[in-house]
Amino acid sequence: MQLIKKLALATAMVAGFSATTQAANVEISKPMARAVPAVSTNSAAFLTIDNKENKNITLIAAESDVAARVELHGHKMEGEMMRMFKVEGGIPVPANGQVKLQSGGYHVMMMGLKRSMKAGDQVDITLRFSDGDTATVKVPVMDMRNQKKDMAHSAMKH
Ligand SMILES: [Cu+2]
Repeated sequence: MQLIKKLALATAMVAGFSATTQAANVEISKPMARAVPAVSTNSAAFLTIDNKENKNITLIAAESDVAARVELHGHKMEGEMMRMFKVEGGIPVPANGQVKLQSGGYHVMMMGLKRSMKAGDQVDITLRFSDGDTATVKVPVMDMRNQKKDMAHSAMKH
């Protein structure tokens, strides 16, 4: 079963389609980045991480050449206000568990964009994990304005 899955993945990659990216111990799926107006200097990316290992790992950093600075961020409520904060110490992914980076929660923050990010574009983001694993994900840029949960985030200052 595992072999079949790997073969299918390899075929998909040859075809230039990478809905799923697999490092040694993690599987990345549902990547997407927010399309922003050309004047915007910041954007955010979201994805799902599955930990295939029997031990906890931590997403410690994200990198991309699309922005001057890339940080791992989260959101929290402060009174009535939803605020972003820089995640210190990384985002934990429990053993055999899953973490979703999604609008209104954890996200990869791209600050100081070096080029525009419009729907249909693609950006490369490299994820670094505490076990030394890295995964480079091709992240499609999408118009996320219609996503309800996105309202809180887009209304916030970055
Ligand atoms: Cu952020």
